[in-house]
Amino acid sequence: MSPETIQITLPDGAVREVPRGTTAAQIAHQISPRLAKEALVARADDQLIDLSRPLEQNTKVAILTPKDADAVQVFRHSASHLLAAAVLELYPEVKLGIGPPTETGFFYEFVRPEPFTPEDLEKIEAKMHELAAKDIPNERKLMPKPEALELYRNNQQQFKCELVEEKATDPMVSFYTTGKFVDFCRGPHIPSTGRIKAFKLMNVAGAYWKGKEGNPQMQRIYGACFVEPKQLEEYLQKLEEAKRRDHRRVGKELGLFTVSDQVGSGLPLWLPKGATIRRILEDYILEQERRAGYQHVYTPDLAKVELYKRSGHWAHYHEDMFPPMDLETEQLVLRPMNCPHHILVYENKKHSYRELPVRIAELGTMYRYERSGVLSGLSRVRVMTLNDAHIFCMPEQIKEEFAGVMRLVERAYRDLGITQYTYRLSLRDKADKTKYVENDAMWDLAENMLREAMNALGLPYTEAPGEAAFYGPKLDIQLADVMGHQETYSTIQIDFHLPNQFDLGYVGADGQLHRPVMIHRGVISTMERMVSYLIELYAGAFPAWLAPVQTVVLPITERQNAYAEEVNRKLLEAGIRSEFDGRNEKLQAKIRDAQLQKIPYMLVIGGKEAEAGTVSVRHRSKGDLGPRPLEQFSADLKQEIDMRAIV
Ligand code: TSB
Ligand code: ZN
Repeated sequence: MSPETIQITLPDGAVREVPRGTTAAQIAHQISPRLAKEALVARADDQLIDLSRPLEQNTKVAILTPKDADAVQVFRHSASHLLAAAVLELYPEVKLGIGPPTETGFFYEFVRPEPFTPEDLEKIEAKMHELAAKDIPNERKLMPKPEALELYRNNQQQFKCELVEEKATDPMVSFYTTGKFVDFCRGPHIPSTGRIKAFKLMNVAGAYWKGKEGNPQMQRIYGACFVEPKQLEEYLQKLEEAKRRDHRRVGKELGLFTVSDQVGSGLPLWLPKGATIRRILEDYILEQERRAGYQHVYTPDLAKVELYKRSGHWAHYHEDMFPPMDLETEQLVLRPMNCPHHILVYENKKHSYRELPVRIAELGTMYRYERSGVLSGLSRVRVMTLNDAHIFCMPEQIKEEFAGVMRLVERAYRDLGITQYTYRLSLRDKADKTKYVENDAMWDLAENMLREAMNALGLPYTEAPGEAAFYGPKLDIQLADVMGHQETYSTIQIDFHLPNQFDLGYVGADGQLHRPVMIHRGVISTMERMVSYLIELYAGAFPAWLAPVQTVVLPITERQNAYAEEVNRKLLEAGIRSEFDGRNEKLQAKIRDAQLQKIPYMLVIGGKEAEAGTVSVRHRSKGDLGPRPLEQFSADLKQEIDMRAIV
């Protein structure tokens, strides 16, 4: 190797000797013109660099294209610079904050006395397209730190000064320029603006400088951004679909639940139709549990603080609890979980090994101080009712009990029409000494038991350190919404801690006292979260067995009112949730309203039907199904409901 050449190792292991100072862009060209065209940025010895950066020493180099997730983030970061450049051209007086990429695009933050309006966004977007079309290079420059501070001071960019002061540790500071726009930035960036075509400015949101309350208010302009126009289109379509299905919107349109300022955030009120769906779910899961050998109890929603000190909630779960209430002689607290109460139910009598497993279940209402920023409709609330149970068993029964809960989950998901889910093994974060109870041996045992139980069932799972409960690891079942955001629904948790804290026992075959293990489990999650999911899954068009109203009877004229009311009465007597629409409206209007309410069956009653004792059946998605004798329709629908058919 001459002193003038360096060795470049490519990802496939091939080594090229090139003149010192060769750029990644030149290497891409040597490999293939197509790669050079697609390249966004390079990775040099695990560090992302500009394609134009000269290579000075032997380096491992990978040329990154839009296929690489890191390269896409660099692309989005460059788009945020394009946004700032456009904003500065239109509003030269703005002060600049930071501008990072996001999961689906980018934002840049600004201080400006007037709020950015939707019209402003349109103008800015047009300016961005204009600058992009000019294919302006993104150029890296180094500047001594004092000069950098001087530059920003002269431009009255005090936030940028602050960043340079704090972040620049080297004497030389790196900058990127895009035409007139100059930004203190570590980079890297894509070579020029020309490829940034697929973006859309979405919204403006307020944020404190550096996210700290009390700091100046910034306006963040958010944009969606992809490398390919097709990807942006798909994303925007998905967003539209998500908006259409959003349970907060559908819940309002269909009158399922409401939130009131007078009650408070995270405390939804279930309206009659939503309450009906919830009751059906509750009845359903209680029945499944009875069949699976669970015993149901009722226990109070609060307890003395001491109970939670003993359980460990006070030490490890305090931040999620509402503050205690001081009474004459005691302090009471709203329960954040039902476990301690169920433990006391178990403790109420002596148990022999022959009675185990004991399965104590309750639709248990619990109270959690979720922070206001994370609250959302029904999916994340402050008062929630969990389909909860605690199984007290011998260690050798864990596997079978685990499998039994899994069967309940699978059955429930099938009946509810839930098909998309993944398993997550939620483990403790060993470094976090406050969130989890200390006992390495116990954690290893419980975590391995869960792994074994999952392996025995042959189910795939991912592991998530830091997601365990404070008392033990969990097998969580994750459902994703339309946008792909995951939440935990079902959960199965192995706990050796609480049985110890409460000194629980059972008499074994040897006549000695032994310690049972606890399995905490929720099959269909909280009623709140599950209903929010079902609303979005079905966009409000619930299968008949879950629909709050299953049929609506629609007389064509007033003359059929009497017969129509009789039809409605008969359906109600048969146990069908039916309504009668006797409003003085045209049939078309009544059908339209029933469609909007997503009622599965509309029964149209005209003179012919009244005479023949039939109903003309119309299904919300299949359309007109023709006339049928009432008894036959009623029997068919009963069967559809009993089978819990998903249509
Ligand atoms: C399963 N003690 C256990 C229980 O025995 C327990 O409470 N586990 S939990 O903390 O994981 O909560 C159970 C389930 O409640 C979660 O898996 C989740 O689906 C649901 N849940 C938790 N917090 C909320 C909330 N704020 N709003 C709605 N549902 C929630
Ligand atoms: Zn529990």
